[in-house]
Amino acid sequence: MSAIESVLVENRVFPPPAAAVQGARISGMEAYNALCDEAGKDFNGFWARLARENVVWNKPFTRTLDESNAPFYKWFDDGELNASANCLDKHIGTPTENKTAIIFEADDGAVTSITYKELLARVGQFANALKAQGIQKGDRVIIYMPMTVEGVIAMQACARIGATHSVVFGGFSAKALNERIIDAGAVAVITANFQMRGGKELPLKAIVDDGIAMGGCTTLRSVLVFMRTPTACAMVAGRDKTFDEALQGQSSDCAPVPVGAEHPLFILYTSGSTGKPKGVQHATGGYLLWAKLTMDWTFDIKPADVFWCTADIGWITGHTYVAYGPLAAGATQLIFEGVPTWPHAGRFWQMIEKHQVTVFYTAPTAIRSLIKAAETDEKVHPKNWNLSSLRILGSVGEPINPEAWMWYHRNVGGERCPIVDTFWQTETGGHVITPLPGATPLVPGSCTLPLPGIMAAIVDETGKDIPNGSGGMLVIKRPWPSMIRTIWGDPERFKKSYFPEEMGGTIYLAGDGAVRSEDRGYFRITGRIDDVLNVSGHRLGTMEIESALVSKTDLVAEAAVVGRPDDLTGEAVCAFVVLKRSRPTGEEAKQIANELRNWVAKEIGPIAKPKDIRFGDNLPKTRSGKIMRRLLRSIAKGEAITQDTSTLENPAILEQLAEKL
Ligand code: 6R9
Repeated sequence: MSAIESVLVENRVFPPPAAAVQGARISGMEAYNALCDEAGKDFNGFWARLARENVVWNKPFTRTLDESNAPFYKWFDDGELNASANCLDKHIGTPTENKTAIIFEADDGAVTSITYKELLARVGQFANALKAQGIQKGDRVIIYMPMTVEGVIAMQACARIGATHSVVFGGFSAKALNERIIDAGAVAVITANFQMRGGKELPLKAIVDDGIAMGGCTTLRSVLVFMRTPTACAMVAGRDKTFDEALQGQSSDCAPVPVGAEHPLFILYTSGSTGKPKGVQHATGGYLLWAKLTMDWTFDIKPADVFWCTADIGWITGHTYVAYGPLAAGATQLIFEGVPTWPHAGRFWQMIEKHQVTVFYTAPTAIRSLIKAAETDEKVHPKNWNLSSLRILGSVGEPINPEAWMWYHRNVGGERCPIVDTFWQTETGGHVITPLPGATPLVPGSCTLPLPGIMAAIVDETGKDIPNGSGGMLVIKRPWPSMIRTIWGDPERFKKSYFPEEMGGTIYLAGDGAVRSEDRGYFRITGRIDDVLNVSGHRLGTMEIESALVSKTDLVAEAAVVGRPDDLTGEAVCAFVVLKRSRPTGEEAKQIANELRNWVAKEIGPIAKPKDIRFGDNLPKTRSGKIMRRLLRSIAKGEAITQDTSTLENPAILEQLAEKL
C-alpha cells in the first residue's frame, strides 16, 4: 500500500482530552463552528473584530478589506501600528513586563534568560544602532544569523524602525546570499562571526564577505557583526562594525515608528517552480494579527506556558512562531541554538524536562530521526526523561506519517497531549488548516479543518469544487489577513504563481494536492503539485538545483532533478546528469558525483545536495524535446517503468539512468 493509500484508510480518531477542552480558548466543536459561522455571515466584520481585539493600533483602521485591485488585497490599510510595539511595549505596565520572554539554551548547554522589559531595552538599543547606520523606514536589511536571542533582537529592531527585514537561513551559500542582497536591494547585512552547531564553530561572516565579493551589491553600505564566539573574523574598515561598536553609547529608548498596516514587515525568500527564489512579501498589520491569534487558537497559549518552537528564524516558522507570535502573545518561549542529535539524540527530551516545556512544536523530519535514534539506542528514548509538563504537541513543515504521529503521541505526549498538525506555507504567514487542541477530534496524518475565516477548498483545474474522497488542488477562496502581498519586485509572477486565470484570478492556489475525508471532511495534504520538493521540511525547487548543476559549465551538459520518497527526510533529491565528457562508471562516477554535490552545496547550500546522482548519455525526452520527468520519478523510486516509452529516441538510456552508483 502506498503512503497516500495508507493515510486514506486511517480510521483512528482521538477526541480532545477533557483537560484540553476545559478552559481552552476555543473549547469544543460548537465554539469552533460558531467562529466559522461568524466569518461566513459577516466576513469583514469578523476580521475587523479580531483585528481590534488582538492588535494595538496607533491609528485605528476604518477599512477592513480592500479587494478593488485583487489579487493585490489590502487589509486594515488606513490603520497604523508597529509590530515591535505589539510584541514588547504593549506588555510594559502589565504583569508580563517582568516575565521571562526568552529562555535561551546554547549549543553547549549554557542557559540564559531575558524578561520582556529587558528585551525591549535590548531591541530599543539595537534599533538606535541601526538608525545611527543611516537605516530608515522602508530600507531592506538582510539578517544572516544563528539561532540566538540576538537574531530575534535584530528582527524586532528592524520592525521597530520600519525597516523591512529579510532573514536568510544560516545554511545558505554565499551565492544565495548575494542573490538575495541584490534582489532585495539591501542596505545592510546583520550577521555573526560564527555559528555553533554540534560543538563546531561554522563561519557566517566569511560567507557574507564572499557573497558581497561576488559583486552587484550596489545598495549595501554596512555589515553588523555579532561576536558569537571569541574567534576573530576579517572586518572591512568603513563597512563592518561589531555589535559592541555599533551599540556603543546608544540609548535603550527608541520610540517605535508607526507604519501603515500594509507596510512590508519582511521579505522571505522561498523556492518556487522556476530557478529563481521568490521574495515572499508580508504586510505588518494582517501578519501580526495572525501571528498573535494563532498562538491563542492553535496553541491555546496561557500565561504559565513555556512554548518551544524548534524552527530556525531563517524559515517562516521561525518568523511567526519564534520572532513574533510568542512575544505578541506574551508567552515565555525557549530558543535553542544547537542540533537535536548533539551531544546525544535525547537532547530535545532533556530540554523539555529541564525547562518544563508545556507546548512543543517541531517537524516530522526531526521526529522521524529521533524515533530512529531511540530505536537503536535505549538511552536516548524519551522514556528516560519526565515529559509530564507537556500539554500540547505540534507538527509542521511536511505531512506527518501516521506511524510517526502515533509514536509522538505515545512516547512524547504520554497519550494525553493533542497533536496539532499545522498545515501552512511561507505564503500564508501562519497556520491555515490545523486542529484546535481543545476542540478537534484528531485523525493521525490529517491536518483536519481550516481555521475560522480561512475558506479552504479542493478544486479541479477550472476551480470547480471536488467532492470529498477525491483528490484535487488545495485553494483558499477568500483572502485572509496574513496572506502574501506580492513577490518582491515581481507582481506579475505573484499573479501567475498563485492566482491562476483559469480559476478566475482571485483564488489562492497553494501548490499542494489534497483530499478531504468522506466522513468528516478532514483535509489531508498529499504533497506539492509543482516542481517543489520538501526535503526535511525545507522547500527546494528542482529547477534551482538543475540551474546550479548546469552552471558547472566545464563538466555538466544537462541535468534533471526530481524527488523520491525517503523514510527519514520525507523526500530526497535525485539528479540525473549528462556530462560533457563520456559517461563515467565505477569509482570515477562516485568521485564526480561528490564533486557535483559539493558544487550544489556551494551554489545553494548543503540542504540542496542531491542524495542520488545518476549519469546517462542522454535524458529521456519527448519528441518535442521535453524531459520526461514522470519517467525519471519512477526510475528514482526504483519502480518498474509502466509509462509509454515509444517516443524515446534511445530507450537504452533508461537502463543507464537506473544504475545506482
Ligand atoms: C510552514 C512551512 C510549505 C509547504 C507546503 C506543504 C508542506 C507544511 C505541512 C505540509 C503537510 C503539514 N507542509 N506543513 N504538508 N502537512 N502540516 O513549512 O512553510 O517552508 O513554505 O513550506 O510545506 O507542501 O506547501 P514552507
